[in-house]
Amino acid sequence: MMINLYTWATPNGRKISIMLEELGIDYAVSPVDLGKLAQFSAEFSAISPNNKIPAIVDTAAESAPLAIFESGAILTYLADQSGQFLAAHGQARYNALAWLHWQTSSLGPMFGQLGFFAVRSQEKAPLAITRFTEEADRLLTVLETQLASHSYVAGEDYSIADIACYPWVLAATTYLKTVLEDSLATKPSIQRWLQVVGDRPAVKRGMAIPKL
Ligand SMILES: N[C@@H](CCC(=O)N[C@@H](CS)C(=O)NCC(=O)O)C(=O)O
Repeated sequence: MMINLYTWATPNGRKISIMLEELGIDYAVSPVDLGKLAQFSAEFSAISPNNKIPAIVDTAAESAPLAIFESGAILTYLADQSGQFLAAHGQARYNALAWLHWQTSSLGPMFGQLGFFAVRSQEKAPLAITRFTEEADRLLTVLETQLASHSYVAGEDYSIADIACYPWVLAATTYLKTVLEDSLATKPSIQRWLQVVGDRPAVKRGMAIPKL
């Protein structure tokens, strides 16, 4: 694999830099400045037709250049290529894929909407804030239940499901703190997991990408 990572300083981008750091492979970083709307450039649209980061191009793949968008697809590709952080078959593989899809279809979008209505929007719409705070809290409760009886998100092994969830759950302690701190305060298993995952050297390095 020879990976070029298209990313920006956001939770979705950092899932992939964490994975690449965990794998210890060389990769190039192409920052896509969302503030300057670089995600809509013709060059980036050809790689990522939904105009969102992250995306990768593997220039050493069998059918190179191989372009992939959507963080879940990218994490699955990197795991399958490397044979790490995702079981090859059986229950463990599909548990990890199920939690990975849970992150990209539920946790990410709901936290994203909550961030828009509760933090970024000038107008504060109470119904929208209540709706997305309650849904974010519900999702954190689901995760807390899982982590109360398992070491990691998909079971006893660290996997791409942890990598996908970590930057978003961490956001509940930073960017989304004002709306989610009460929810996190009652979730000791999530707090334990945040500490364990956050202490991994590759996670620390991946969270610092892109270097701007
Ligand atoms: N489901 C996508 C979500 C990607 C996403 O929402 N990316 C955001 C940054 S965190 C983005 O590129 N936003 C730019 C825009 O909406 O114009 C994934 O998991 O890759």
